[in-house]
Amino acid sequence: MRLPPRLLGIAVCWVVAALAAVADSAEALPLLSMNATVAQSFALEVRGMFSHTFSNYMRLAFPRDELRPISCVGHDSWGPYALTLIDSLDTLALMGFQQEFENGIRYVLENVHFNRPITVSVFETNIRVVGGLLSAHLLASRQDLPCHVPWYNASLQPNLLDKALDLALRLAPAFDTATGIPFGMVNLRSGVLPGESRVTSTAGAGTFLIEFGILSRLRPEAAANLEATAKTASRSIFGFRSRLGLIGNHINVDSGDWTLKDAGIGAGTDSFLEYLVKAYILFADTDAYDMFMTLFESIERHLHKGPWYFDANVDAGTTTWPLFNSLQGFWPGLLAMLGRFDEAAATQRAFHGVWRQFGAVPEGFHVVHGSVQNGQRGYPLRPELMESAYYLYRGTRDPIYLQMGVDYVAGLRLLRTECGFHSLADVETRQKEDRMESFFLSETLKYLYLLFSTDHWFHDHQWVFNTEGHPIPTSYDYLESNVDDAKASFQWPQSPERTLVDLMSVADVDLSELVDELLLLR
Ligand code: DMJ
Repeated sequence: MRLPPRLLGIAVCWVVAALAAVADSAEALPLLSMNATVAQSFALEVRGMFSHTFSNYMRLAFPRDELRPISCVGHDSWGPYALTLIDSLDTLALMGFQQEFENGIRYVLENVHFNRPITVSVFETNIRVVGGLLSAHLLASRQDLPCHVPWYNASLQPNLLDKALDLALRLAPAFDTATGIPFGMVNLRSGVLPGESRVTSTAGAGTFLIEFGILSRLRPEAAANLEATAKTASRSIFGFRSRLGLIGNHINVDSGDWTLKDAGIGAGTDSFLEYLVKAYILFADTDAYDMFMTLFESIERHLHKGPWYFDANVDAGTTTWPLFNSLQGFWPGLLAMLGRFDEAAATQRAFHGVWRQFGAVPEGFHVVHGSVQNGQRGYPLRPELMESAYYLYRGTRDPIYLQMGVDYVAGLRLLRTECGFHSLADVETRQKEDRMESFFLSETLKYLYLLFSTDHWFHDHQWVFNTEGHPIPTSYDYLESNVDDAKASFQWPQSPERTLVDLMSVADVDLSELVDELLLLR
């Protein structure tokens, strides 16, 4: 095939940039192993980072939602409802801060009420608050876990489960639309207010299967419809997929029209895809799994380029944004859950190469230009790379993922302040931002801690994390699930026989395939 010189130039740039990034990440990672004592010392360091941050949040910001890590004062963000405390409860439990875990539960039971005239994000409230309360409830109730809270039991009125249920029922009016796809915002006392935007992101509308599913199973008398509500929303989004089987980024809740037609796996879409897989693992929801696999096929066909995943137009399938965006970082972890370790390893290595360049990841990195994308220069302490390193390590036990963890710790050390850890407004200029989102405590530090805590009791049980890093046990008798036993016995994929050398070689992308794909792009 002959290409016009201009197109050939573009294609060569694509190939060079994509391969350079892969090569960079391959070179950057030394072949190291890590003994258990060294891993443990990193776990302790991460625990120390958490304790520095959490204790200062409680001292200087609580009961406001978040601590500003540079000015060291509190502010409200997604609530107000003492968000950082609620989002941190299960991390306290897993890191062995038992007294703080119990104090936190007590505070929430006595002081956090949701019958308030505040308008909140349906998505953020669900993943951070409903998810946080559910996880804390399940951890505190389980007598077989070291974080069991003896005084906490189901007869407490109200307990954390009641609180989660109350909140979820206050979110439910948002789903009352022609498509079943929820509004993005809802008032906790009055429902959806007149004039509310009728456009929502795909992830914002389709990330409810876990929390609503658990509530329906644990409280069928009060929450029977919640699971069906979440399912209708997810099914409806799936039903609006394009002819190519792609789903867009933003959707109109009345018509189902895509208002932002970029299909991708990251920002705007990520956790919708994630919950389809996790609903299968948790509830044996084969319908969700089938939806995922249908979408996955189109993702593979139209978005997957070498180790990267580029956004594409839902109708044409052509690349619109040849970017890595930081929210894509969860994808290797999801692939690992599906047992697709080779693809997961290659993509994690490419993404990790971006971290190695900046000691953080920018919100957007232009893979073709090999540069930070303007307007997406910040790093708000996101957890996705740590999350994927955690899943990949648990699935392969390959020390390369511990080594990646060391790089994440090294990057975070540079962001430490007197009272917490600051975000970066620009990963290149290192301009600071006085913001520390609650996911830094609920996810970033938790995944890192669990990555390095190689013999933690947590690993003796099976869990599904909600998208905010809140672990939900998959024990079916506890969930009183009625799914059939065969499906319920889902086992996490493992590839213990895989060696570091194997994983190094899978990062070698097939050049001819990549060149062909890139030449066809435009
Ligand atoms: C978190 O709130 C969740 O992980 C969500 O799914 C995506 N964004 C943030 C972390 O980056």
